[in-house]
Amino acid sequence: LDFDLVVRNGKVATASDTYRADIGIIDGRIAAIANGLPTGKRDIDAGGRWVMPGGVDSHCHVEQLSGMGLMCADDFYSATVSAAFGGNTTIMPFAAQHREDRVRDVLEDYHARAVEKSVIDYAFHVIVTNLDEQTLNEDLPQAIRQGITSLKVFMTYERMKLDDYQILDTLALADREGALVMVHAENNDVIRWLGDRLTERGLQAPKYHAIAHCGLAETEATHRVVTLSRILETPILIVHVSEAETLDCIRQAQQKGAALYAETCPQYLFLTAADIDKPGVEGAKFCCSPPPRDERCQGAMWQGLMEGSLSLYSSDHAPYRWDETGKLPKGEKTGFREMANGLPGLEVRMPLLFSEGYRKGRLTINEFVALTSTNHARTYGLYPRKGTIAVGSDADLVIWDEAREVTITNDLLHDNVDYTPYEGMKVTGWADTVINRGRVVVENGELKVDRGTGEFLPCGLPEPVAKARANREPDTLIRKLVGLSSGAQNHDA
Ligand code: DUC
Ligand code: ZN
Ligand code: ZN
Ligand code: ZN
Repeated sequence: LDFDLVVRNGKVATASDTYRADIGIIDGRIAAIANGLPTGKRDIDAGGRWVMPGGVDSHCHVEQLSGMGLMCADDFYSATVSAAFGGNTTIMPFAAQHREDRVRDVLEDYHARAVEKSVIDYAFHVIVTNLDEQTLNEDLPQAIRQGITSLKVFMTYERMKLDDYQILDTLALADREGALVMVHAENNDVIRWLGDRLTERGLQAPKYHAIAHCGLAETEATHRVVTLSRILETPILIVHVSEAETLDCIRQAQQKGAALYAETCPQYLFLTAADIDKPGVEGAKFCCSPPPRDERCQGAMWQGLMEGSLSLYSSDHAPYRWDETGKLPKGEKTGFREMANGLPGLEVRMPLLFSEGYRKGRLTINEFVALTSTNHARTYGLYPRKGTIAVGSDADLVIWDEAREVTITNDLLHDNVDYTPYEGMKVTGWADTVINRGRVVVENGELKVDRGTGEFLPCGLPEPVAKARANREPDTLIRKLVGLSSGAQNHDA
């Protein structure tokens, strides 16, 4: 075999195994894994460092308008560069439909922007805010066939939210067409009512954002949407879980056999409500929805990652700058309801979990790989092309320097945000060399590829959907009567 690239002397870790080997790459794919492979056109000596599947960050926002209509600070170039320096080889941002948009046009627009700027591979989820006939019957089925097989819905934000009836419509569509529904679960009326009362009383500081977006608003909405999904027996994924009681609810439903998956993010492991309570408007740097909670909730999120009730750890990178019209559209006078919701995190996601999860003994190296890469690829239908180190898989690798001590500062990061909520945190371990489809993307602290060299990844059937289909025999009465049973599809009455 004539290798284009050989990554030699690595300590290889996948979600299931750890072993020493060389990895031989031909045409962007892994062609051989063995010891003592012959020299390739190029050799990289991993020198006994970890060689892991490149990170797959399945939740981030790039060149997207927020729920409040603010454009985020990263485009597909800065976002993918930042992700790559953080050890990732794939990102999955959202293509967001606004109520007046056709999904078909939205996708065309995001594709056009991503293809010319991305430096690593990317796939899309679609955010659905308008379920008119065309969206339901034409655009979404077509998008799913074209490899966008995950749909995000919001239960809050006036401009985005769907009601329960519409969520059932979305679940039914996803069930029929083979897509996974992701949910932003917060009770809109609770947040609005609390927000109105706080505003009436002149309480405008950032910390009131966390009061309005209280933990039980998340728990209630989660319980409700999990119930909807159980009624139809259609899988669902709760994104950005932050509250301990929400996790209790998720765990209980999972124990009952619900096809229920859940994600958490760095802000719920490494930040707390005390950060939002910093003096003046400083707390806005930590404003996201749901907000960081208390230490008990942090502990619960760790527990969820360790036991597997939370199978995804994503950045939810939602970048807004401090200096312009991002976080504080009205400067110091900005009330908590006008502050942009979201935190940057693409580049620090993996180092934070490596340092605090693997190095502190909470997670094995294999669990670290699962949580940062493999589970994302499986959940969204990219496995085994992405998310593992195996012959035939894309050669997406990160060589990880586990001894490197880094104090996180904004200067170090490559996104287009002018602060980091993790400023001053000390971590041990950082991505060293990042390889995407055999292309060396990051090496010696430098970007080695041009813009526009990342590729769109069409997603296949999400694993949760495949599993639900396999486990669902026989169909329930409700599924039969509403036309969701596989039987009804095959031989229609
Ligand atoms: N939801 C997200 O997923 N990200 C940022 C803000 C939000 O509401
Ligand atoms: Zn959300
Ligand atoms: Zn519950
Ligand atoms: Zn998000």
